[in-house]
Amino acid sequence: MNRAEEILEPGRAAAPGAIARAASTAELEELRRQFLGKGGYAARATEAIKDLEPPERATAGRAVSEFKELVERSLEDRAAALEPESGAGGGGLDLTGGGHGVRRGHLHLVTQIQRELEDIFIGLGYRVAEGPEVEDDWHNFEALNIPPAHPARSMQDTLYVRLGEPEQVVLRTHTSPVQIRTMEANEPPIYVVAPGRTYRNETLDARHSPVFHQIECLAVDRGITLADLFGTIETFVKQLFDDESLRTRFRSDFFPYTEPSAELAVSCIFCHGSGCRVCSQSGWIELGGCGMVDPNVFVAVGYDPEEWQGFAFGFGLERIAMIRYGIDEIRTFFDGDIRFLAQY
Ligand code: 2NM
Repeated sequence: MNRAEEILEPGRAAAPGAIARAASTAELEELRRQFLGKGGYAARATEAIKDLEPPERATAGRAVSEFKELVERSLEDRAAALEPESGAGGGGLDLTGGGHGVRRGHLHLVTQIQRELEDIFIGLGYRVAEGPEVEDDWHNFEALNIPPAHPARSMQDTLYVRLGEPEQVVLRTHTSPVQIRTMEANEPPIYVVAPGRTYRNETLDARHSPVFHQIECLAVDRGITLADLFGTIETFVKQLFDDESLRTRFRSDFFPYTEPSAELAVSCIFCHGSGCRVCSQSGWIELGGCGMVDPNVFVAVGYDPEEWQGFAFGFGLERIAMIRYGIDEIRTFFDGDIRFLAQY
């Protein structure tokens, strides 16, 4: 063994074990300096070569190279073992494992129905109108010919907003105030639908909810008659339920803002009139109400009732969804259970 090999010998003995025990990459760097750096085993052995007899220098040079390789290999192996994302057997980037998938959300069922109805009415030449959910007494009641003593105005039916002002402020009980605002701001002819959220002072149960959604349709023009109302509704429900064989039924009813007024039903979309669970064996499904706009409403918005006539109708969006999908609890629309909502 020459002088260079004598210098290397303790390093060669210690390096593999010391490197294998290193606990961090910082420790590995320290060991690299010890074995290969300035003043380290390799550097001192190289320094010693020049003092050797020429025949011994080649052997000594090879020994230094082999020592350097031994240290480098040990450092690499340990670094790979310390690094969790790389190296033999350790995790790594495995492209064969497949992805997590992306869970996409979708619109709430009521929003889907609302947009579908808007599309049908847009196809019939109507425009979509929106308005505030917090309304004043005039737009929600007075202009709609609903007198001060009407039961709809009682605290039992309407949610009042207390502002400490003499003016009465309510959460709108229907979307009709949007029609009033549209008429106040525009001259006829008017063809609009008003969809949106509405509020009633109801206790939540299977069929009632203090918040629900409506869509109301209003047409005002010269010479509009009940035939236009019937024809529009018939066209609309056939499109809505995608069924040309559906029949519509109008039975006399009363609303303060229409005269005459009617309740509106369609032949049962499931049994077509023979009687089933959904229509309670009646063959008919009630959808909403309709009528010819009362002259008092036209006077309230500044239209001349001798010149302009109109029809209006409205119904609940949840009710349409419940009929179409056989849902029997209105609560399920509002309690936010994703297992229910994700089905639609
Ligand atoms: C309904 C039924 C009947 C209606 C009336 C009006 C307005 F503003 F023109 F007077 N808007 N909506 C109306 C008429 C709504 O929903 C069951």
